[in-house]
Amino acid sequence: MMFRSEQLLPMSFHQKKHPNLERLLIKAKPIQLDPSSKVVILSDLHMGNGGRRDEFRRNADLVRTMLSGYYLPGKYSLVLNGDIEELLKFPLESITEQWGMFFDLFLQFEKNGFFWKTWGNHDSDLLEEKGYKLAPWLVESLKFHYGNDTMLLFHGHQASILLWETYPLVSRAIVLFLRYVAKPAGIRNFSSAYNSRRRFAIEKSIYEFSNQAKIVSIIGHTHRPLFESLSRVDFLNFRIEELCRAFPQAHPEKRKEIEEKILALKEELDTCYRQGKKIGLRSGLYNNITIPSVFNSGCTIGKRGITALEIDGNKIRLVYWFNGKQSRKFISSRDNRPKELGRTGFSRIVLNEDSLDYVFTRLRLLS
Ligand SMILES: [Mn+2]
Repeated sequence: MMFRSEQLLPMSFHQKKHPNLERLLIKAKPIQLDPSSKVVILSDLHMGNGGRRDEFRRNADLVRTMLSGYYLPGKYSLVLNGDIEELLKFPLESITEQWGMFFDLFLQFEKNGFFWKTWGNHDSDLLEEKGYKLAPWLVESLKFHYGNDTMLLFHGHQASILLWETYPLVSRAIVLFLRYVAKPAGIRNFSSAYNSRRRFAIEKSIYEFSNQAKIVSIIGHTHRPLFESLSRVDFLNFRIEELCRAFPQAHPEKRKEIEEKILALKEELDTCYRQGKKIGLRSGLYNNITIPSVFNSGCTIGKRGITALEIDGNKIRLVYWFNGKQSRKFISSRDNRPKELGRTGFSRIVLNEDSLDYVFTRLRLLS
């Protein structure tokens, strides 16, 4: 039995540890999910003006196709979880001029249930914009009630210790700096959350908060997909461990199959390491058991594709959408093959899937 010193302190102490996140949980717009609810969550589109510096441009077709050809007819509701417009680099007018038709597409999701949009650190200025079309759907956080359990959706920058990410006034000064000083001088990604030490710190404090509050947090911001608090590298490690354990007890016929699976997963893991991908939220803090309390939808500006989170009744999934030509990476994985959407050339593959009841059971038992 292990005691943590915090357990001896009064409740008010806990609440002060992450005051920003406590506030988000209290003020979040509540939404009741039912067993038939379907929701797709995207974040970090970083829409620009359609020019060379617009990071959304290369995946715009893919985003339009998957939303209008898959999620809309599939009766999904839509949540855009922050950093949708890239206001640190472009004025809203130029973004609207280039991508305004997407705003209409987003709004169509209301007929499937709901459409909501949270703000991130790159688009918090939307609050000040007059005549912004999606203003009535803009909130800071949402809470999904699933039975007696709660999923809190917010962008994630609120957990940052950096002033310019947390306070709008500071960020406004940065906007001016970026538009008129950094841009001409060629400085890029000045305020990005991509630095791996910084994003780990953000994820970590959201992880601690979620475990204390016994909720699931669904974020974006760091551009790194997380499923049940695990990065892809962690997941692959766990899965390989699991299969190795199963191998000795397996029927000889089954062993060949397990062996192939292990080899395929190991190959993917080696690729991850070669690309310099880091481990997720595993640490010694909780005896190395990872509590499945943080999910991150990743981003839609990936070079090879887009990640998204789906809630489908009692299931939660991390999916990857990509241009069909680049499917080599997933050929080896037998149980989840990519499926092309009609003849669009774009494919979707399920990277992870779990039951929400199982996620919340583990959260309650382990935290
Ligand atoms: Mn962000």
